[in-house]
Order: sequence, then C-alpha cells, then structure tokens
Amino acid sequence: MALRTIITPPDPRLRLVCAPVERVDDSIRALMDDMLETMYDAPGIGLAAIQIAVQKRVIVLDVAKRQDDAASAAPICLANPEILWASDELSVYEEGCLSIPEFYEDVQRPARVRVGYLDREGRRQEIEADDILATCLQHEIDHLNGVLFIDHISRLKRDRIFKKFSKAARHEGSDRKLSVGRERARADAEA
Ligand code: GNR
Ligand code: NI
Repeated sequence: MALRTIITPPDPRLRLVCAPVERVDDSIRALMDDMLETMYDAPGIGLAAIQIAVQKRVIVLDVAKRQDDAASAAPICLANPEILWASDELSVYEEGCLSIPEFYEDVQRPARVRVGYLDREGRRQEIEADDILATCLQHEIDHLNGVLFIDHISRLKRDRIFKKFSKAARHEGSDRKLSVGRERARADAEA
C-alpha cells in the first residue's frame, strides 16, 4: 500500500472523463488499497481514482469510520459505478472535496440512489443509499465524469474558488523559480 498525492485545481486532469475498468484484477485491487490509505490519511469519506491522477472509473468510500478507530471502518470499493435510479426527493448537504481543500458549500442532490458496480472480486453488486452515503456516491461518480461539487453551486462562488487556486498555483510556480534562481546563484558563487 502507498499514500498517493491528491491533485487540486487548476490541474486539468480533474476535468477528464475516466475510462471503464475492463477487469477487476490485482492491479485494480492495489489501486483501491492505495486509494483507501490516501482517503483515511487525508482524512476523507470518499475518493475517486482521478483525484490521485489515475483516469479509471474506480471509487472508494467509508462513511462509517471514526477517527483513530480502525474497528469502525467499513470501506466500500466500486469499479464502474453507475446510478441506476435516483429519487425525485432532493436533500441538501454541506459538501467538501479533498481536491478543493478548505471550501464547503451546500449542494442539493437526489436524497436516495441505487448504484450498480463491480466489487473487489469483480462481482456485479447493487447498493441502495440515503443520507451522507447517497451524497458521497453521487459526489464520487461526478468525479469520474470530470464534475466537481462546485459545479453545482453558483457561478460566482465557483469562479471565486477557482481564481484562488489559480493564484495559489502561480505563486507556487514563482516560488519554485525563485529557489531555482537561488540554487543557481549558489552554484555560481561556489564555481
Ligand atoms: O471527504 C469528503 N467529504 C465529503 C463531505 C460531504 C460530501 C462529500 C464528501 S466527499 C469528500 C472526499 C472527496 O473529495 N471525495 O471525492
Ligand atoms: Ni471530491
């Protein structure tokens, strides 16, 4: 198992449509294990493969685990998840995303969903969910289609959040240039 880096905007990979898994084999199971480790470490209650820059239709969730309590863990791993049915009834949840750290906004979605998927052994399964699990399943399946929770909020708020990340990325870029500049100056001084 390995901890992986979670990507953030403006990384364009968060907008990719992910490819279906052809067969749930050991490499997919290893990916699921890395995703669970990364999700628990963050900590978060769900993770889509594209968040660790893997363009595959794989998600993991655990809405049960309490912090530092391994016994309460109830991980679910899903390949090729598909919403088979969604309730007309809607519910609102305050969502966050590990790829958009420190932003939380109310999002309205169907209150209940039925999702078909392949489990860790490649067997076809269905899960019916309500409450936070229904929200989280829809949030993760959105990621597989390049959709982020901020796409469900007002354009003004979305643009504001994206600008913050673009600005932060530019600053990191110039910091990096600065440190390269300093290293070059040091090398010149030593020469
Ligand atoms: O950890 C997470 N919490 C969360 C809270 C409300 C609605 C959705 C989520 S999913 C999020 C982890 C994540 O970014 N998954 O893609
Ligand atoms: Ni997310």
